[in-house]
Amino acid sequence: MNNAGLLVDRRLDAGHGDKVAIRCAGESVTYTQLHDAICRVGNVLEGLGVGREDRVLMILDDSPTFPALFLGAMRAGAVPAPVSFLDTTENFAHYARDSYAKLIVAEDALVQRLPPGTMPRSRFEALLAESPGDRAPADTHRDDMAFWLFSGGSTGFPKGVVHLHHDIEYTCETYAKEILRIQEHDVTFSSTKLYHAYGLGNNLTFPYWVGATTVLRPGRPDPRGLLETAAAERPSLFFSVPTLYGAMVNLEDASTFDLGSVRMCVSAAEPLAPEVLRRWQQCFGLDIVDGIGSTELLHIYCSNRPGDVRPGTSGKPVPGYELVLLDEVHTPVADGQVGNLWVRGDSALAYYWHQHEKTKAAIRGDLFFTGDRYRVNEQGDYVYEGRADDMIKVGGLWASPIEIENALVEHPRVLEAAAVGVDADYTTRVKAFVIARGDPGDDGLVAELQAWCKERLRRYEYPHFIEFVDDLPKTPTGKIQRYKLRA
Ligand code: 3SK
Repeated sequence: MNNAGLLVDRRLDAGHGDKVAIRCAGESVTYTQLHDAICRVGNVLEGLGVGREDRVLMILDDSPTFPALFLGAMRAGAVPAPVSFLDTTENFAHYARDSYAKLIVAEDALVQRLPPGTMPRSRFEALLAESPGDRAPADTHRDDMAFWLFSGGSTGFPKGVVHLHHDIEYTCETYAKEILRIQEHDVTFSSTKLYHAYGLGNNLTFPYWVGATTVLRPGRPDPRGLLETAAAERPSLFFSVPTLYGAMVNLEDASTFDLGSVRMCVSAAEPLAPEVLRRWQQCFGLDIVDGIGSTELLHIYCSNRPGDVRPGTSGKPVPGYELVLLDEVHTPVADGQVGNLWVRGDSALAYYWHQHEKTKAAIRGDLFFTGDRYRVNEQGDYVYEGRADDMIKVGGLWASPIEIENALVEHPRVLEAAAVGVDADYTTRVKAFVIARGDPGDDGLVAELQAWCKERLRRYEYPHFIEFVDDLPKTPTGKIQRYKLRA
């Protein structure tokens, strides 16, 4: 496909116009209706002066407007850049500035936190309703810039990950076809939202590729709500992340939810603890197929196989991807040894926007550096050994230790702080080591610091644990040695 925005045109060409593409909050949208909305988006963008390769920043929760705008923008030759609607005001300003966004469309409630001229979703939907529904696609090249996603950085703001038009098709023909074996009769439901690469594949590109139906659920994903939706909407493919699998199976009445429609559960974003898998199997009689992917590779490139799940591993490379483990001087490690994971596959990013040095460090020829450390066990399965840097992955989302430490140090009772990820309850949590001003004593300082961080950081970033220490391990140049704290 020379234009990834033609995903839904393909379905009409295949005669699937009457099929339901989306079910969301009691509403159903057929492929014909979705196609009509996608074409209208092109006309609205033209009316607003959004042209070829202009960025459209999308700060939207999941609803039928998301796929219409995402695909409609690409179909018109513009470049959608979705970000989380739960992100900070500071990051919103960064996304707008860094992307030179020609148009920002945001949830109505967010508009006051965004640059002037931001279009509320309700206004955008009204423009769509008024616009004609016919439009020819832009004549893009398969290697044109198609869309951006943002990926967290260990220092500074999230980086714009630039993807090309051919990347989406590659993930559909590899992971979706070979591992999910997705078909037209499938119904997908993902706890991870559409702005994230995992959710984008699970609940947009993969189902549309084959003419399946997707269930969208607006709002924050909560374990009970997810199980209720799964029981009511009867998905055949269910996608989530280890933290939420753990939280769902921890509900006292978990087993009363009927997941009988599900043929495959998928997990990604962080390694799935074997204990969570065991309890899920016991509760629902279903396996969870764990894999690893990245925003940069667009989706999962190493995965367990349905019917052959190896607990505690990320399985084997997905057909279409090659994995290599290299040491610090880029030499392949010996069998069984831990190395830095590099991946080859044609859905890899073109480059990081405005990050020339980071692009050069991450891409060597057609190999991409994942930042993860892995080893291959005797059965040939990949076993995760941790991050090559200090970033912390909480519930599938990146948390920067620097941001957490900065927030802590702003508190008058904190002299110094260091944040690391620790294993707790089968998942990763943030732990902060704090040098306090004066005696921390037993005066509620832990709770006070946690509340302080919750006000300043994204919710998942606040330190679940705080330990007061007299000193922090540092290199001679004063860099905190977080790996020593983790140990
Ligand atoms: O983190 C992951 O495992 C992942 C999987 C699919 C797509 C995107 C990501 C980040």
